[in-house]
Amino acid sequence: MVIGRIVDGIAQGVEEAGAALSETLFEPVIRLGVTGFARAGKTVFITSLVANLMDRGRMPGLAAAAEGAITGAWLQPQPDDTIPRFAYETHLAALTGPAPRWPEPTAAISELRLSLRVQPRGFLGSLGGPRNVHLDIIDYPGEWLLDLELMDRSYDDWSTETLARAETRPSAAGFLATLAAADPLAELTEPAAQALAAAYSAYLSAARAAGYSDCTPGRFLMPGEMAGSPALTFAPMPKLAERAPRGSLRREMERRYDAYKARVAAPFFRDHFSRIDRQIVLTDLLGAIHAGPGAVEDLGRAMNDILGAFRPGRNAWLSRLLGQRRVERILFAATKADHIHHSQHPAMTAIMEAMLRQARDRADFAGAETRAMAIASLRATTEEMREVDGRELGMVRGRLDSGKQAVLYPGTLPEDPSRLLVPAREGAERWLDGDYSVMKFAPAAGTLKPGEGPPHIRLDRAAEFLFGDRLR
Ligand SMILES: Nc1nc2c(ncn2[C@@H]2O[C@H](COP(=O)(O)OP(=O)(O)OP(=O)(O)O)[C@@H](O)[C@H]2O)c(=O)[nH]1
Ligand SMILES: [Mg+2]
Repeated sequence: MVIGRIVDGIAQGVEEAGAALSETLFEPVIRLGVTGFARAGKTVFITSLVANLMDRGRMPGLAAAAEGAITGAWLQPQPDDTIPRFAYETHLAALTGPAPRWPEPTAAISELRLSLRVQPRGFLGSLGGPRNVHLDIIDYPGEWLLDLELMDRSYDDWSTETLARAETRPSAAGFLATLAAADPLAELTEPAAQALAAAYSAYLSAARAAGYSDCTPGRFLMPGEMAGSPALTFAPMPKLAERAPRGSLRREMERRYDAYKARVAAPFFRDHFSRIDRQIVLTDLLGAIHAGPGAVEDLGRAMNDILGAFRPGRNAWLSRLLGQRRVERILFAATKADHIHHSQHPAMTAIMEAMLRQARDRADFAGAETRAMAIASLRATTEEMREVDGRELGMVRGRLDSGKQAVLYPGTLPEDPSRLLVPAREGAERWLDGDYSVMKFAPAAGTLKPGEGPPHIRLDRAAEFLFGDRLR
């Protein structure tokens, strides 16, 4: 604003430059990262968050909204010209249209800028006048964070470690057979490279499905628009006594690995990840509990891996890139809490907190504030009490994909999280205390009212933790 006033008296051209400069200099920007593995609920979270920030009737837990300090909210062109815009309108239309449905899966990074007009309340606040705060939301696959492991490793080291792990896993048999049949010294042919890469990708997908989270390169699981490019067509090969000659299969695999690091993985960390101020990591906790102890243990491991990316010092390459920059707050949120009655939400939150504690015990987030929460970005159910065998049970009712209404009692989550986490860690095959069921409810129709966004559970609290302090 000072710059604006100084240039006022000079020339028109300078004034315009000053206006652009003052916008970038004086209007605060919050860069909010939204991540989680495939189907964790990223797209639904962003769509509902933005809709609920534009129409704030359902956001009492966001202090600035409750106090009336947010006087306007609008979408703007995003600042990054090279990544796709988050398809907000398309996703909102899917979720809240006449025949509501869940949005299509998204396989790449995208961004959206929501600008908020904020007039802080109270005596001090009203002195300052209104200001604009920009919320840049970046949606990116959690799988991409796994690539941090590669940045410090040469192709030889990565191959040696990856192959040692693969040899202990039955699901790698197909890939190892293809590898054994390949001649590392033969001149590269594209079909040979593709066959090896395809066998390796198939193994990675199987390893992921079996619950391993050490599945690099991350883009082999989530290739996005890079599928089929040479930088994504390689595989680990055993180290040779001497360097393979130029043009050979192994030498080319090494070159592509380096290209992947430099041209695919590094730009994401440099241009996007390193600029994030606040981060939400979404997980499908109830889905994992339903799938059994193995899936819960894997979720804990994956959470640890993802959170590891936010631990400065773990990776020398990342530390150099970040310098003094740090993500300030990390929210670890279990989505789809609308699958259980609210009387069970404290138990769900306790499980999340216990998992976060485990991950935190292993990592030092150097000042980042972390929290765990159970939320539903889009509430698809209503609650009701029913008597079963003389017991009052809290149930949820919703519409199944088939259009039929269903009432579900998903099981009782234990109040003590260790009843789930200990058997999971000890490798139990199934839960002793009973089963947990999950149904796939469709989004409910006719939920939008004037001045309100889509119904949710604790989305306002999540927003308050993530960026509420920046709206005061
Ligand atoms: N009941 C309920 N289901 C949800 C909620 N959020 C997500 N889901 C379910 O989870 C699925 C995945 O949600 P998305 O938001 O598309 O997940 P994503 O992380 O963007 O997935 P990818 O784009 O495939 O990586 C949806 O199709 C819904 O079935 C929620 O708040 N409540
Ligand atoms: Mg998505």
